This record gives sequence, structure tokens and C-alpha cells, in this order.
Amino acid sequence: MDETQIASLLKSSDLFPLPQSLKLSYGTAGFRGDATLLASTVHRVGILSSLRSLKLAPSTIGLMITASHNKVSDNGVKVSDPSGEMLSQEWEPFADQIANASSPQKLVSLIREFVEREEISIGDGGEGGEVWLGRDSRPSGEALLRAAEIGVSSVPGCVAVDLGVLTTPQLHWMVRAKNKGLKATEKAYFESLTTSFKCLIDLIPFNKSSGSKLVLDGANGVGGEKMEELLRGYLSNLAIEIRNTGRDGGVLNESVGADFVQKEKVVPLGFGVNDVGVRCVSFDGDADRLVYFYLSSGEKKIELLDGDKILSLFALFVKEQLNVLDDGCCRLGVVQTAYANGASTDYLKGLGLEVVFAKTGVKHLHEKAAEFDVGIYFEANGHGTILFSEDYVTLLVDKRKGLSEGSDECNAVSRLVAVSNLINQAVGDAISGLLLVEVVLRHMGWSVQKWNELYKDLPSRQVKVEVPDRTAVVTTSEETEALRPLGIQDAINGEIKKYRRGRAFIRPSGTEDVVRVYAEATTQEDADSLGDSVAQLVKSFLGSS
Ligand code: 16G
Ligand code: ZN
Repeated sequence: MDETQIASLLKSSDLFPLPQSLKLSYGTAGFRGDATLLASTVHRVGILSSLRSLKLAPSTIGLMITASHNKVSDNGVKVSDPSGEMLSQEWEPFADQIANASSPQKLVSLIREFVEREEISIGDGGEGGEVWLGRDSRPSGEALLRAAEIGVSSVPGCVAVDLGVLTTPQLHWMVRAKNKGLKATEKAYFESLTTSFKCLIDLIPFNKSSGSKLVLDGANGVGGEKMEELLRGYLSNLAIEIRNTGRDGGVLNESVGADFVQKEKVVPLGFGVNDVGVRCVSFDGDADRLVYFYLSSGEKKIELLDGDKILSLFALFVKEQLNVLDDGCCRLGVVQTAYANGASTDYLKGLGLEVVFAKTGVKHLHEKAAEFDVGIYFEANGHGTILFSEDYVTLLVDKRKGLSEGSDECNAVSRLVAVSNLINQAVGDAISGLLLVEVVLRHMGWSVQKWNELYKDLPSRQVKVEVPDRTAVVTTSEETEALRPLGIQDAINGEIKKYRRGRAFIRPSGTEDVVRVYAEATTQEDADSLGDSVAQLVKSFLGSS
């Protein structure tokens, strides 16, 4: 790096001093924290994104400003690689280092070392870098986006493109499309969803009714707004009532949204007795997660159809199409985490599907799903998608050419191709997930209640334990067993044995300073009791803080 380049970085870094006592880690979903403390972090991630773009030149990188389901006063930042996937894990340590550099000088020296090691060429007449910026609807987003812009353009030869307010999956989709040389606008995103959705609806063999009403809880975030845009401009026939749009004074993620509904298992604000029996869906704050629910009585308690149930519905539909094709060469697999309800795993295995487990965090599930021709992944919290390998889609498209129009086989192929266009291939996407659930329910002719009957969740319990050092817990790669502290797994196994269909595991959280405990068993009482006794074990092995 030459003097002018260094001066440019120093000058812009002086504008964004690191707040004292801020210690950040890139974590499972980028950097997150109190929005008032994040300007330096976002600025530095802007620099990182420019370097990533130069390293992979010519390619566009995405930078999203969001804190997903966290409270409105928080914000965060994460990076999308050219494929639309999460930033490569190889760059995470560098992200941690620069985010925590105590002065502009230290920051620049870390960047210099990194640029040399990675052989990144800056401003020597080669390809320039390009970073696309998006933000969710948080009030702090605009100022943070400016910080990101300054960071991006402080790397000579790099430009920032402000795409404004978007859902996280929209930004990932657009980055992916751009790098594939496709139309990469928001309009193109909506058109792609619309075309594939309509195609799937047209392929429904019977029952083309427009379906009963769906009510969406938009978490007072960007998802509701974008869904309105989609309905207004593209899918005006779809009967969806949108609540919690953020315009009626509701606060982002406060007693609303997918995370609240999934964790608390109660109705979000804005829903009540009048909605008994109605099909409802909740997005999270940046619309990369969705869960369905309905009220079975006038109480607040809900019947929850979580990520596991969405996964099961999708798996059933995809498998049905593959059965029509009698296509033994397609490797279909599903990916879950240890949090998946045991009843869902049994159900999926009962369908004859290959079920594999990944560590918590979307990037881990995505990686495993990408190993299949068709890989379906979902976390119980509602984040997931269906990945189609490019080779398999090409094979399908070729196959369709030899089939007679309107035959069962041709329709099955067309459905699979349309699903691959509808469902976001980059990350979990609540809007496209919703559209696919709606299609599959109509295809099956099912109500939400009927869908819920696929299997009955085993009662479960989650407990958070505050400990002096959560990193003392080390687990196997699938997080189902604890390797450290020594002896704790034997003790947990001893507890599990006491309960019918007992299952429990512990893991250090990637987003909070706690150890998480998950327990399930045949009755709620047993699940609670198993959860509590495992939490006690964590305290006795690690000490409580
Ligand atoms: C993040 C992850 C989510 C995971 C959660 C676990 C992404 C986009 N998000 O929100 O997938 O379930 O962390 O949190 O990867 P925990 O480690 O605190 O339990
Ligand atoms: Zn989210």
C-alpha cells in the first residue's frame, strides 16, 4: 500500500473512533450491539467489504445493516459474499481484529499486513471494488449506512452503492444476481418471485381457489412493508392482511415477530380472539425468518408451526415431485440443528429422507445443504431455504424438453424448476418462504390445522445459564454432545435416562454471554424437569456468575 492509500484510510478512520470498552466478535450473524456504539464497527466493515471485493475482483460484495430480531435500539452489520452467502469464515478473524483495533494507526497497520498477506491489489489500475449497501427499517440505519459508505470509499478504487431499505434476503439475492450477470434490481426480485409463484399456482391440479385469508405479522419491520409492495404491484390477487407494519406506532420486534412468537409461543400484539382458527404468519425484523401459527382458543397461547414444520411441508412437496419423476439420481437431503424437535426428525426419517445435522447458525446449515442436489435446511426458529445445485437445475431443464406438455412428469419438473426460482438460493427469505408455503398448502388442499397434524411436537424446554466463561463448554460439531468440561456429558446422559424419549444438550451461545440448555421429553413436566436438572449441572461444573 502506498502513502496516499494509507492517508486515505487514516483520514476516514479518524472520523470514527472506537468507543471505549467495546469488544466485538463477528459471531453467527455479523456484529451486533447498541446502535450508538456501532459507527466505527460499520465503517470498518465497509473497509473490509471493499477489500473482499478487490480480493475476489471482479465481484460485488453486500453489506447489510440490521440487527434482525434484536430490540430497536440495537443494530448490526454483516457481509454477503458474491454468491449471496455469508462472508467466508476464513475472513472472520480479520473482521474481529479490525473491529477491535484501538486506534486508527493500529487499524491501518492491521489492514496493511492483511492486504500483503492476501495479496490484494489496491488501485493499481486493475478491477475496482464495488459494495452494495442495504439497511433494515431501524432509525439508526441511515447514519450507520453513511459510515459504511465512507469506509467503503476510503479504499481507493472502491465504490459504495446505496440500495436503501431492504430485507436482508433481498440484499443477498441482489448481490448474487449481480455477480451472475442477471438483472439485480428490487423489481427483478419481485418479478422473479411473482413469475415462479404464478407458475406454481397454475400447476395445481385441482382446487385453484384463491385460498382462505392469511394474516401477516410484519414485526413492525421492513418485511411487512416489502410484502405490501409485492401485493400492491405484482400479486394483487393474493389475500393477505398485513398487521404490525410499523406505521401504527408499534415498536420493531417488541412483543411481535417470528422470534417472539417462536420463543414465547403466544400471539403477537395485534392478534386476538377474532383470529381464532385463522392462518397467521410472523416475520422477524429483517424478514429472513418466518413461522406460522394459529389460535385454537381465545387465549393467548398458539399452535406454532415452526421452521421444522415448514421444512417438513417443503420436504413432502419436493419428494412428491421427485417420486413422479422416479428420479433415483437426485440426492435429496434435509439439514437440521440439534434444536429440531425430535418428532420432526422422526417424521422426516419416516419419509425415507436423509437427515443430517449441522451446528447452529445459518452458514453451517447452508454449507451442508449445498452438498445435496436438492438440500432443504431450516432452523427451528424459522430460518431456512431449499438449495438446488446448478447441475441439477440444468438437468431438469434439459429433461423437460423431452417431455410432453401437461404430462405428470413435465408438471413435476416444472414445479421443481419454479421452486428453485421462487425460493431464495442465497439465504432464508421470509417473503419467498411464505409464498412457497401458500403454494404447497393449496397444492395439497390443506388448512393450517391439517398441516399442523403432520406430527405432534415433543414438549421442550430451553434454559439460559449465565456462567463466568461460556467458552469452557466445547461441543461436538453437531452440538449434540459436550466434550468439555470433562465428565459433564456423562452426567447429562444420567439425567436423560430418567425420562421417556428424553433428549438434552448444552452449547455456548454465539450471540449472548450464556450457555444454552435444550431439553425435550414426552410431557412438558418431564421436559421442564430435565431442562432444570441439566441447567443445574452446568452451574455445578462451570460455576454461576
Ligand atoms: C443467529 C443466527 C441464527 C442462530 C442464532 C443462534 C444467522 C443469520 N443467524 O441469529 O441462525 O439460530 O444466531 O443464536 O446465522 P445463539 O448462538 O445465541 O443461540
Ligand atoms: Zn433475521
